[in-house]
Amino acid sequence: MIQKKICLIGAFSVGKTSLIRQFVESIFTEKYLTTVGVKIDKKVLELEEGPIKLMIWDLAGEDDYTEIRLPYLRGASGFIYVADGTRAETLTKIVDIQEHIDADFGRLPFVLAINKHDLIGEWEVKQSHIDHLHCKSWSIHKTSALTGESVDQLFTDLAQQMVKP
Ligand SMILES: Nc1nc2c(ncn2[C@@H]2O[C@H](COP(=O)(O)OP(=O)(O)OP(=O)(O)O)[C@@H](O)[C@H]2O)c(=O)[nH]1
Ligand SMILES: [Mg+2]
Repeated sequence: MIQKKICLIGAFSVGKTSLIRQFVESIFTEKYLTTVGVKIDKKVLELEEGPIKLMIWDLAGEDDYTEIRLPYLRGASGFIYVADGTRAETLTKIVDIQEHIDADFGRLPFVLAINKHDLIGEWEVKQSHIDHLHCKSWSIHKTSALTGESVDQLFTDLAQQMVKP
């Protein structure tokens, strides 16, 4: 079976661990336990092209590229960048981080989750910013680890990009 390593990257508390728990275990908890180091989960996805085993690396939150432990990213076939819709600066930071990773690792498939869509009333991220990224061909999903909204689509979108010939 095809195996692919993917990494979730984003600032503290944006919901990286919660998105993985929702995707792998269909669980959500309000309690915040910050990730220390790295945790790896696995899940098999059935795509039209056949099954694919995702090795999902959950990294500690990092605000800046310089803080990311680059050795953890080695061997990855794709990235899920995560921002928190209620904190606009988490999106600005992730755009900067994506540019650095692109430069250092070469262009690899990636998707962007703007998370906490269930809190839409508190969102700071402007639609104009999202539209701007759409124009640059970013694949963007407004997700909620709480309700599960667009969580499967997020991972499936990346998986499909990775198996595309
Ligand atoms: N309302 C809401 N809360 C969320 C959502 N996703 C995560 N949270 C909450 O946000 C907090 C942080 O979630 P985590 O998943 O631990 O965030 P993280 O990005 O893994 O954080 P670090 O490991 O510290 O980098 C927790 O209290 C979660 O319950 C969401 O979609 N909606
Ligand atoms: Mg975490």
